[in-house]
Amino acid sequence: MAWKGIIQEYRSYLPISDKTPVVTLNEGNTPLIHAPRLSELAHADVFLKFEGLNPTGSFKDRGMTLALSKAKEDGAKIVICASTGNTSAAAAAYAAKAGLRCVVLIPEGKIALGKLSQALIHHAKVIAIKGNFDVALTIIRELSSLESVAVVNSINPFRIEGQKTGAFEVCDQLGGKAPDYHVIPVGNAGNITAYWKGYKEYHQKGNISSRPVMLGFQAKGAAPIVLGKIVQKPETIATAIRIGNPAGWKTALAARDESGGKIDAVTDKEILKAYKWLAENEGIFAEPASASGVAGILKLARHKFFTKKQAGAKRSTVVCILTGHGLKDPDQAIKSSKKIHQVPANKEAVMKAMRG
Ligand code: AN7
Repeated sequence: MAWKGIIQEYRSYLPISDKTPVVTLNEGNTPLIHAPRLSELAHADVFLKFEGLNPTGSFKDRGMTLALSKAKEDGAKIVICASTGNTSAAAAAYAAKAGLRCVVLIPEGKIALGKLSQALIHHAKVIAIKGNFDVALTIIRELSSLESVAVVNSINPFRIEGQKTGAFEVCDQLGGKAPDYHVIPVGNAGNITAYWKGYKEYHQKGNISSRPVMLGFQAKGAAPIVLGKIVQKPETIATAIRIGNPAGWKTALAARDESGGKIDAVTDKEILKAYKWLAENEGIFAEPASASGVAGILKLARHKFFTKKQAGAKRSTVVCILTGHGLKDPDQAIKSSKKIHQVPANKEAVMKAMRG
């Protein structure tokens, strides 16, 4: 049977009734790709769940299908959100599909080009403020009680409900098993919250016999959870996770502590290195924020975190969520790469450049 999106696939796990109009772009069912080179470095079996292959190019589609379906069911006319980019792209696309208006509030100059182009082409009203994501989210919270308005940030519980299906898919794809470790970037901390909820529910239902250890990674300049305090001026090249006061802070801590995991920080340098490494060695182009998880694996691998002490012991299974597609941020890709070789238009010049 053809895949019809996460609501159809996981209906019995979701707050959906026969009356709910299902707004979908057939999101989900993203591949879990084995990463042999990363596995070798980590001394583990590492799988990459490429969420960049969702309809709008990020994991946000899982939550947005549910948020827009419920907004429509509840009679909302306008959906609003604050965003570092991907939420706005997904909200705009699903609002277009639902036939609802969409207003997105973004930090001026700090969202990647691809994401901005998505919000615009899907005809959202794009409002840029001279302030960061945290300020934008504060304003959105203040507007949440307006008539006919639905907030579709992850403070909307339906977003978390939709995103938890990522955990179900991981377990299904591993043949009815949870991974030993789940690695994930942390920004507003909705996704780590959602995955942990998903694993717990699958475990309670008896679909899996264990739950993973949750390993979250923030960017060093935007690492409030690691520091244990709000970061007033978060800074990182990974603009998607440039967040200083995450809405999901408490639930991220619960995911960490209940699973015996950790939330750590990686530097921009480590993120960029992992971003390029992934593209060059595993053939996967993920956006910088997504590479923070890979940077985290590489950092832990340097400390032999995944390495088994007993000789011959079975390797751990590690799943890393690549949250967004690299094409979201073409500027960063070009900035991070080798130059283009400009040569005259003849065979000799091209051959010379090929060898050089
Ligand atoms: C690619 O779009 O917050 O910890 O406004 O775009 O659930 O916030 C994006 C976040 C990781 C962090 N990777 O997830 C937004 C926004 C990518 C992202 C995150 C985001 P959360």
